[in-house]
Amino acid sequence: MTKRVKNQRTWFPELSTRDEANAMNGAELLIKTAAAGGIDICFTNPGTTELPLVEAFDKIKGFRPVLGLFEGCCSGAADGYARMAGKPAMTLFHLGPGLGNAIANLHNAERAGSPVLNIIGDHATWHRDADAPLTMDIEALSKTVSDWTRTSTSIETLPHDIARAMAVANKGSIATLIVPQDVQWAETSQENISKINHEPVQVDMDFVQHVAKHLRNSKKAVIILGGSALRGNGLRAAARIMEKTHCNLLSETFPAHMERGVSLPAIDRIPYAPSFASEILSRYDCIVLAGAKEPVAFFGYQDEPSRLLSAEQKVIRLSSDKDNLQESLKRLADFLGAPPYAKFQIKLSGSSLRPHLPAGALGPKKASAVIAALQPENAIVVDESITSGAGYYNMTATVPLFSLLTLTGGAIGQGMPCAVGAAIACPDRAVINFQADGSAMYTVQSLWMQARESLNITTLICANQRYKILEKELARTGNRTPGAYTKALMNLGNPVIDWVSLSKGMGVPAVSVQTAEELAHHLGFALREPGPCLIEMKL
Ligand SMILES: Cc1ncc(C[n+]2csc(CCOP(=O)(O)OP(=O)(O)O)c2C)c(N)n1
Ligand SMILES: [Mg+2]
Repeated sequence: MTKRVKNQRTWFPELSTRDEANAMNGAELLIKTAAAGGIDICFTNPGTTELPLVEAFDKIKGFRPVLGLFEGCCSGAADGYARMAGKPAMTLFHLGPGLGNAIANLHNAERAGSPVLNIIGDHATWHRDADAPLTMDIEALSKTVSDWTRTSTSIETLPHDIARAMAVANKGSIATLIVPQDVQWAETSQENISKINHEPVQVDMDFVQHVAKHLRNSKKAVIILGGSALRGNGLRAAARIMEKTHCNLLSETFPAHMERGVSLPAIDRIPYAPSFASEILSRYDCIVLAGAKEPVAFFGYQDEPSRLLSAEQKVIRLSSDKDNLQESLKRLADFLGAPPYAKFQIKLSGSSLRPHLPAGALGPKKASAVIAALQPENAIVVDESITSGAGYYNMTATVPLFSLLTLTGGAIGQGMPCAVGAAIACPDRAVINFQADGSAMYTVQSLWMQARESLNITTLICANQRYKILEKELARTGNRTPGAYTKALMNLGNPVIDWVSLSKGMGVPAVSVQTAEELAHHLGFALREPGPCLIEMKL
């Protein structure tokens, strides 16, 4: 048989002298390296250029590929998974168009500090010059959301590139590795699998002492908590610091994963509205950022400042590393000589107390109260309720312990797929997705994933049939009467979205409710039964 070679590509390899036990291709090497580094799940929507990787899933044990019917569902699921599992998931997308579809939720993941390993298939290196229809500048796209981007152009560099990508992802960042199809096909051997070591960065005691000095010397200080500082250990350490120094505690406005409930200190979130936020922040002369960014206005409004802090306020950062945030807070508490948490726990939080179940026609407040009244201990609440859940947070300070996941990057369409990832990461916990209707329509295919993977998710749709937040934002800008187009562009009621049919059509049982009693009845049932369910709340 003749061998046809073009640009070093072997179409028909010569009779193999390969060591069968040891041989594999680039795709298998990639999946094996990821598995060896602790990744065991991949959210994917593959195409032709990813088929060697798809086949590799069948050869490598212990790796679970999950199909999403839109890439934004996969990236949102990877974010939800990372927030709950505390480790990266892999995603696998089809060239630039696939990555493009994933970007909004990769942006949310990046803002959440979620680690994600993106693998993007590309045309074979020798096919790029042909400018075939799917050809795009994938690196340029990737750089908008990734902390690290590389194209692996040969099988020789692939092992190192994967190892590097994993090291970046393990540090809580987004790493994107683009792998052309010929590199996936190329032969290599098991010996090339790299070991990935993840060494946490040690706490910098200079930082800690510097912060302690400012906390002691300030008139009134606040610690703004974000990232892992909002998890139990971080909150407990922060409460000790508060007890010792009389500083206050605030949470960033949109936490990626906050643990909340009866046994933890209840802290306020910085309000979304900039006027309220700056009024609250103006009370402090010293602001310590513990895993949070400096607070700024969500949008620029005419005649209002972008920054919520003034130049006179001292701003200091506790740690530059996401990894050791909780430990940094603990060391700070110890250094200050703060009492142990157990001593004043009772004072900080009483016994479990929930709102009473309301009655009558449903509105946003009653819907929030029913959820807070019924959510089980250890629930994961994915909150993309936008305007409808405005009252929910304040109702949950003393409910049984739960995890709250919010929209970190403002790119809507995050809630449903985030719930998918969270449910896969924590199969023993009930997931409640408190979900605005307009936002839900961006990634509604997530319901199909929920049914296919039998996930324990109850989706509560806030069916107000409009983009209510845009109406509110418009009202802020003055008393102008909205014109016909303006009204139409915020109205989802024509035609009305039939949530029950949509959900059933993707395999998720669904019901529609109009009263608080009906909601309580169906939510109670949904939480007792395994598997997904959707409740449309007519608000
Ligand atoms: C990806 C993306 N597209 C568009 C927007 C602009 N936007 C912000 S909120 C919103 C509407 C939200 O409506 P809904 O989810 O129904 O919540 P409601 O305001 O009704 O509570 C839109 C279109 C956005 N933030 N992100
Ligand atoms: Mg709406």
